[in-house]
This record gives sequence, C-alpha cells and structure tokens, in this order.
Amino acid sequence: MSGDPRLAGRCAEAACRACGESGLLPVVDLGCLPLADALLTAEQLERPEPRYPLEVAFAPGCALLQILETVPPEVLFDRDYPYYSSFSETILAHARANALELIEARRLGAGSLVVELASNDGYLLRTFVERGIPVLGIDPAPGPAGAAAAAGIRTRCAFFTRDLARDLVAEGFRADVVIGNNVLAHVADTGGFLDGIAWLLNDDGVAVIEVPYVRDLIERNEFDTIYHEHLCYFSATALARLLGRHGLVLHDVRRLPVHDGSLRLYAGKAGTPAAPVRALLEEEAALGMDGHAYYRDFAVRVERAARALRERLADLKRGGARLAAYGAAAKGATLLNYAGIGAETLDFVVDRNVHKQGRYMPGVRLPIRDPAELLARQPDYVLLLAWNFRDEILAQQAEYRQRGGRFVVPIPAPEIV
Ligand code: DWN
Repeated sequence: MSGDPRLAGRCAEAACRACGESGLLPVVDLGCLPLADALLTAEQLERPEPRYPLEVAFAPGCALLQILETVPPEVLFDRDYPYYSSFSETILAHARANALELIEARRLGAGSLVVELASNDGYLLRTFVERGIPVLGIDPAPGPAGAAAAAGIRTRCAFFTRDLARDLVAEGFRADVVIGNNVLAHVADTGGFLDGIAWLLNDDGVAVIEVPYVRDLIERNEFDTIYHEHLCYFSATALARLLGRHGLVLHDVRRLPVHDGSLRLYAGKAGTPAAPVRALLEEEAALGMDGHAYYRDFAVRVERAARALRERLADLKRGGARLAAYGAAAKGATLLNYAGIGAETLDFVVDRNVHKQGRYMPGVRLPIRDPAELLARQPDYVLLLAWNFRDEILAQQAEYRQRGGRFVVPIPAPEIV
C-alpha cells in the first residue's frame, strides 16, 4: 500500500464516486502530473502547464478503484482534445467485429436505433450506417464529433447526462442498443450516466459497454493507464454493484485483449446474470478483488517498474545510443512524467495522428513528429509508448527494424524487440 500518511488522510476524507461512502483506502500516489492528452503547441511551451494530483484509492464498500481528483470534463475534453480512434487499424477491426456481431445477434435493421456514447470520430457507428441502420453518436469533443458528422454519421456534440437522456426520450429516441466503449471510466457523474442509459434503452434493449479491466492493470502493471481522464478502474464485482444501483442488470461479460485487457459488459433493464458473469465474479472473489489487500504491493511494483525502465534507457543512452518514442498516447504522458524520462533520454516522439503532430508531449515537452521521422533519423531504439498496439506497430515499422532499429516495450517490464 502507499504508506504515505497524507495520502491515507486524503483518502479517508474522500467519498466514493460510485457508492458515496467515505473511508477510501490508499493504493498509489503518482504525484502531480499534467493532463495526459493536453498536448502543447509551440506557443504554450513558454508557459507553465497545469498539474493535478493523481492519487488512486480503493472503496471497500463497493470494491471500486478510483482517483481522488476530478478535473472538470470541459477542461479534459475541450476543443483541442486530440484523441481520434480511427488512427488504429486494430481498433477499427475490433469495432467492426463488435458492430457486425450486434447486428446479427439483435437482428438490427432500418427500424432499429443504435446510440453510441463517446462515439469519437464515428469509427464504430460507420459499420451500422453502411447497413442502413439508424444511429446517433454523442461525443463532447468538437474535433472527433465534427469528423463523425462530416462522415455522414448523425452526431450530437455533448456530454451524455441524465438531462440529455431525458431530452432525447422526449424527442422520441429509444435505443435498441446503447454502446459505450472507454467512456464509463471517464464520467464524473457515473450514476447519472447509467440512469441516462436505462432511460434511453428500450425495455428489451441492450447496453454494450467496454472498460479497461483493473485485473489486467494490476497483474500486468499497466500503471501508465492511470491518468486524470480515467476516474475509475473497474472490476466485474464493482460493475455489477454499480449497474444494480441504476436499474441495470449485468447479463453477460467477456474479457477482451484490446488495450491489453478490457471487459465488455452486456446489460439490460431486466433478466438475470448468465454463467460468464457468475464465473468471473467467483474468480474475482477468489483473488480477493473486493478487498484492499489485492492492491497491497501495487505502489511498490509501480515505483520499481518506473525505475527499471528509466535506468535501462539511461544505460542505452550512456552507451551512445540515440532514442525516440512511438505513440503520443495519454498513457505515454503518464509513463514519461511519472518515471522522469524526458529530453535527456529521448529526442522526439512519433504518432500517426495528424492532430498530434507538431505539438509537444505534456510535461516532458518532447516534439511529436510523423512516424516517417524514424526512417529519416533512424534512432537506435524507440520506446513503444503505445504498447497496447505492439503487433500493429511492429509490423508497420518493419523497415525501421530491418535497418537495425529496436523497440523497447515498457509494459509489463522493459523488453527489447
Ligand atoms: O480511454 C482512452 C483510450 C481508449 O484512448 C482515452 N481516454 C484516451 C486514449 O488513450 P491513449 O492515448 O493511451 O490511447 P491509445 O489509442 O493507446 O493511443 C495510441 C496512440 O498511438 C494514438 O495517439 C495513436 C497512435 N498510433 C500511431 O501513431 N500509430 C496508434 C497506432 C495503432 C499506430 O499504428
């Protein structure tokens, strides 16, 4: 456990985001870090950037892992929010398979309605639109929402809330399917968000929600996936209790490899949990995931992993190697800033997302360039910040590797490939 008595004091005073009970227990303190997706322009380099505490606590009442700080969503997901899902072939294929399975399983057609919350740039809804199935995307970030609308996908640029759900129902919207991938963890008003889903769903509708799985985060030491956008870190145990408090039943659940460990939940207004739900809940109980002790050594493991990576890269640098990084990912900002890896080690970061190129990583202020820079400058090593897309990126960068370039995969432990 993080032994810091000040953290323990702040946790004890905090109220759980899900159940409202106080008496949270400390897990790890990552310090005061910049916002992971707040990429800097050249002009902003002249000014200090805001930093916020990144402290992780466990709620014994409902088994939910969460951060204490709530950065206003309008600050996090502003007009400069740079995350676009369509820059990953892995995510596009994953989304397409999810959509096609739902079309088949739910017999969706022209009389159906699919609503996606945090629909981003339309990366998922496009598959429904191609088949003439009515959709509605909802996303608060103007950039991605604008890209979806430009692609012909009906989109509202807004935060999904109880009030918006009520307005949509009043306008005549009732959904056969509500999809929410990598959004539930981002929502400050989790209860209102789930109430909104329950209101928007038809009585026999299904909510399909994907979240990073806290078990993979702990077991694979994926501490860099902790940042201010991610307010909660979910287990099936915490999710079942949370959904139940908001009129939803966890029908089914699947563990997925995407983002190196996610859960996909299927929930509705009635029904009973299927065998996979009962089995996963039993697994989690056997692991003790409903107790604070499950997280007992995480803080030590995080510090050890960060130090091992920093020292491994410093050794390469001392040996005369030139190093860069791949993936201006939110997780990359946490990794570099927490581990203290910056311009003393890395020369630049590359990323396929054109909205990120030309900007600078938060905190460490490394320039973000087009991936073509790897062949142009042929650094000896590239730190893979987007390790969750390892296979896709290593294949994509075959030429760089054939020329002798090596990737350093940081998570779960430093590995040179
Ligand atoms: O929850 C979230 C996850 C799903 O996505 C969001 N809050 C923020 C974001 O987190 P992230 O930035 O860590 O996610 P990614 O998708 O792992 O970031 C990968 C980065 O790598 C993106 O900037 C795109 C880039 N990329 C690339 O340059 N070339 C990705 C692939 C696959 C590539 O080939």
